[in-house]
Amino acid sequence: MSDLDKLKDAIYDGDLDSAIAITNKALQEEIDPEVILNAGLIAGMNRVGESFKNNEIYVPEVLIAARAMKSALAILEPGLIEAGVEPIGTIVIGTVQGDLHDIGKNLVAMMLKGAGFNVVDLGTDISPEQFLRAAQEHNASILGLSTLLTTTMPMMQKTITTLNEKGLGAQVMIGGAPVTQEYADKIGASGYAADAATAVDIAKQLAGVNA
Ligand code: B1M
Repeated sequence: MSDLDKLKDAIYDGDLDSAIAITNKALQEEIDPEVILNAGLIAGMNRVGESFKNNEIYVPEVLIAARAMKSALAILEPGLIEAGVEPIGTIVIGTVQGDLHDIGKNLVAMMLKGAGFNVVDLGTDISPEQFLRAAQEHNASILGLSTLLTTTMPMMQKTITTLNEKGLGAQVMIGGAPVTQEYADKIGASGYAADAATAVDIAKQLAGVNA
């Protein structure tokens, strides 16, 4: 088994120590950081996404895998920056105003990072104006809105209205337990995802990348 296959497995298993050791070894062997990223880290996280979607693994396993991915990515980052590896696109993500739930949103953010997006996570209780400012500041192509409360679902609509009023071209993906495709259609969102793995697929579609 090649080192990159081992790295892929280490990410999938959430084996932090192995993920760090194999990433360092691969760099010492002068393997291109972009190859390590794609064949090791992203491939591992893609498998995590598939298994999560198929209910073969659950939230704790995803969080542990994401932690391994994050640590290995930090080692690769200088090399990737030097090589000018472009992220798929920039996504500004946050939980809408009035809502403090962030576990699902964090999971989505981690999976998007794992898939190669540049993710700007604004946190929770984010007003439409804060989303607007961040989208402009980071030149985001996609905005991700999360909510867990039925009472704050209208803030999704308000955020989309605010973006439209300012003529911002970014596409909006929404999600969270009470949100549905029907609601997304109703408020004019560009995409809806029921879970973190689907969020990656939808974001890739919105970014014009093959899922
Ligand atoms: Co809250 N809470 N909570 N809570 N809480 C719920 C959501 C609730 C369903 C519980 C219940 O009554 N059965 C209920 C909402 C009812 C409703 O409106 N329909 C509720 C309530 C009422 C409240 C308070 C109002 C309670 C109170 O104070 N009276 C209060 C609100 C505070 C506020 O936000 N202003 C409150 C507070 C809290 C805690 C702070 C204690 C805590 C949050 C901690 C935190 O997030 N840091 C909490 C928790 C933990 C929950 C439950 C138990 C778990 C939510 C969770 O993390 N799920 C929840 C009940 C439940 O769901 N069983 C509940 C796990 C997470 C991985 O799933 O977030 O659905 P989820 O994310 C999924 C998908 O939805 C999707 O992908 C994720 C991963 O697969 N997804 C997206 C999410 N965002 C996405 C964005 C996307 C795409 C997909 O694109 C951008």
